[in-house]
Amino acid sequence: MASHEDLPIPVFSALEPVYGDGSLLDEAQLRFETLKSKFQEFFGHQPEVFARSPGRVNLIGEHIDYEGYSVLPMAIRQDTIIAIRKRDATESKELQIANVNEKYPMCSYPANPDQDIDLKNHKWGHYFICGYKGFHEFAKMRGFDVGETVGLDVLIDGTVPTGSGLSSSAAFVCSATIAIMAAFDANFPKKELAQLTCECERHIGTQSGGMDQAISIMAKSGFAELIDFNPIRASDVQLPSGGTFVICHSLAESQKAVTAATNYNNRVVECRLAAIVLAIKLGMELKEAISNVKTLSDVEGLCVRFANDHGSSDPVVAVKELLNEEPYTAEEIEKITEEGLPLVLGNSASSLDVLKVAENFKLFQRASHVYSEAKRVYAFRDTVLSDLRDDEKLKKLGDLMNESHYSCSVLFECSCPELEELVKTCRVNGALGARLTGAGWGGCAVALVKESIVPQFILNVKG
Ligand code: NG1
Ligand code: MG
Repeated sequence: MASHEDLPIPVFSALEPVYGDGSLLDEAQLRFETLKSKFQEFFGHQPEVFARSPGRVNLIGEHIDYEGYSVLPMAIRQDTIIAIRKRDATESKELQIANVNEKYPMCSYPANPDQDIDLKNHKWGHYFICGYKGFHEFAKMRGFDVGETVGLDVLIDGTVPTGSGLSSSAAFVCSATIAIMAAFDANFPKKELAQLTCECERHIGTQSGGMDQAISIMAKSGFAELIDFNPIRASDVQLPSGGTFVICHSLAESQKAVTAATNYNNRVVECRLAAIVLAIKLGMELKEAISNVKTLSDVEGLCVRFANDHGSSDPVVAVKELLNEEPYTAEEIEKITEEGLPLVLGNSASSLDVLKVAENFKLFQRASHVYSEAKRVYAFRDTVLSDLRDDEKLKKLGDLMNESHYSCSVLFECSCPELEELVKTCRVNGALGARLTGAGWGGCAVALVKESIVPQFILNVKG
């Protein structure tokens, strides 16, 4: 029997909107009805199909998906819904993307899957084009005939707050891709779609991992999911009863696509350089390290060699022994790699942007975070599966969340003053654990709170 991640995506026709797991919910129905009537107002036609994808909160496992390590997010109720109509051949070959929220003006793009996204001029509609390009690339690879190029009418309604670490971007890219897929009568299995949407969001210029798209597509109501990569897999994690995850916004917005060179992509580059330097220190030949090592998880196997001399194959120990705590300059790294950094990083445009502004590289700190955070994800899952009582489990999960936050804040430096204050406020008000969630530098924190104190907790934190 196929697991749920092998199943095709349920898309639903515009005439009969169905919500998520198939149940018709009044509130959701109303939202779809509004989308439908606004679509008629904007475009003078009825939409053909709707698609929906949720945002997510990451419980633990931050900034490690792009390093190949498993993460543990769950979907949230806030989502993006999209209505779409394929134009016929007589209409203009344009993609017209409108939003029910007036803050987002209508965007137009040519109906050309090979167009480049203008990254210097960030527009909200670019996320739709990520899905549009990704769908066509995938269709081509699979030999799926998309037929003659035609325009699309598209209307979006998103309820995931943007720049909040709850992945409004993935909710948008995933629902866009599903809508386009349905408009073109394609239906790819969930696993393939998770891979495809992860790759296509990179067209926006962030070198992101695949967590957000994977959970948005493979989430199951009532569960968090342990997401593995290469290949993408989701395993249900049933959380202990008696606890509630409360998501609080720091009110600092984190515009990841705009700050990529100093924040998100900078960390991706630092991790890549840490992995290459570590591989060389562990005895890998220079050329091999530069061409084959992409992530810190690629290096983990080499630590077995290290174990022979040092008695430990723990990569956290290898990092302590082999990398300097002092930040590295570009010249220092180039001395080790015997190659210029642009070439080491494959000359990718986004990496070059990082190199232009980076003063130094904190290889020790970033690698220490990644390896220890990867262990915490498994410790979290093992705690859930253990024989402990539920209240003991919750306490342990809270501790792991606190450790994760400390590592994000001190070693990975992806927090900010507003998040620090918020996490502290959560703990002072009785949270068992609290941490930033998502990329950080603003956005939300997630707190684990005993169910019985949730209403009071929310009042206190708001106050
Ligand atoms: P946010 O910024 O929360 O959407 C980003 C990445 C994730 C992951 C987290 C950090 C994208 C689409 N998402 O999430 O893949 O790396 O940061 O754990 O870039
Ligand atoms: Mg995002």
